[in-house]
Amino acid sequence: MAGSDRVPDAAATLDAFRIEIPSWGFANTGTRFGKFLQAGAATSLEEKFADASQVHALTGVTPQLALHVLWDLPNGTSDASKVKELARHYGIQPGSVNPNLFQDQAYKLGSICNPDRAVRHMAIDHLVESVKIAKELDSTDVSLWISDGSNYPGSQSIRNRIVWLEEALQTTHDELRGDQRMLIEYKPFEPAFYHTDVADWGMAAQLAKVAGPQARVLVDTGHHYQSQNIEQIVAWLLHIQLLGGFHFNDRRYADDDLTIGSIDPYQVFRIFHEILSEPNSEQITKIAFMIDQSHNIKGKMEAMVQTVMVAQELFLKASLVDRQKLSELQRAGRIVDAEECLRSAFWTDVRSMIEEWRSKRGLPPNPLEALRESGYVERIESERGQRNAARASTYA
Ligand code: PSV
Ligand code: MN
Repeated sequence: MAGSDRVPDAAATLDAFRIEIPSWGFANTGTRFGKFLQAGAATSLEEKFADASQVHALTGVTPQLALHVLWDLPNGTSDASKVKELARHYGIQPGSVNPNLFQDQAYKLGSICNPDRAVRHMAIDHLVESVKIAKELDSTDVSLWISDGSNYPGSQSIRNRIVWLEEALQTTHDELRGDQRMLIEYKPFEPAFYHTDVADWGMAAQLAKVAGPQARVLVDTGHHYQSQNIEQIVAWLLHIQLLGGFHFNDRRYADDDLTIGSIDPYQVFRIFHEILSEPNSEQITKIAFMIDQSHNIKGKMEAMVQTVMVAQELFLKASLVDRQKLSELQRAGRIVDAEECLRSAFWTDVRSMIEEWRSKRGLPPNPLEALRESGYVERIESERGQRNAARASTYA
């Protein structure tokens, strides 16, 4: 095993690891072709908080729940007190606040990039309202996915839209409290298929710079073209001090939102390795690790617990890389040894270390098994089942 002297740090590594879970991960979802509704899916905010608190009780590392404004606070700031009450009751803090710039009929040609000034202002108002919600909830991060784009060459002015983007992000940034951040998430395509206004990390980084000092880039691991080197992007964002956080999921073809590490666990490991190679530990602690998933086939609760467990495993594996040895090998040009140094940490089976860590903290050694034994899924299926069968909506 690479640097077995590093194993004693495992507990500290795991103590420091937290991952935010998304409210929409507990709700019914699907593809544009159809949805397979789940009897136990959450359809109210209270159910999402209840599910999140169960995941936290089992894993001990998910104290925060990401909220999507339109789905979770349809009445904007006036819903904030209800959220705070649920947060208190379930012992789960509201996490990132996610404005919704993609569902209103008015956004057919875009939201903050819409050629119609009135629509742009409507979208900016929603962003400003989202910052107010975040302030009310004491949430640090307002996380923006700007879905704007166009489907046909010539149908929109890419240049005008850059200016509108800058204006909207600056206005939103101005509303932030001193300790709050704005995260800008990029995505190459979908829902637009010719151009997307914030298509890659370079555009997101440039916009973050223009927006203001509290803006950062959010890397959704599913938002890259095939075979793109995501850890290199992470290294660059760390270098320019603009890495704000992650939406973790895995992909095989496009933005598939599969379970993290289910297709390429080595890539997630390499991303964590780049993060842990950052010499400024303060920068590392500010990176928001978040899950972005909403499974159509897997059971919602099982999928969330499994994802959290996989993320912990890959993070711990990356912490085992003997970075000092690695850098010596790199300097000496010992290519195979350097690669083996990385690989041996990846191939270390860390599950018993995590089980021990959990046991010492009064957590079930295997959260997935504990979930099954708890009867929680059966209970919510029977409580929510009938009502859910009657529903056909997506993100209810
Ligand atoms: C868009 O694909 C995205 O990754 C954004 O983060 C949205 O908020 C989320 O998915 C919705 O599921
Ligand atoms: Mn995302």
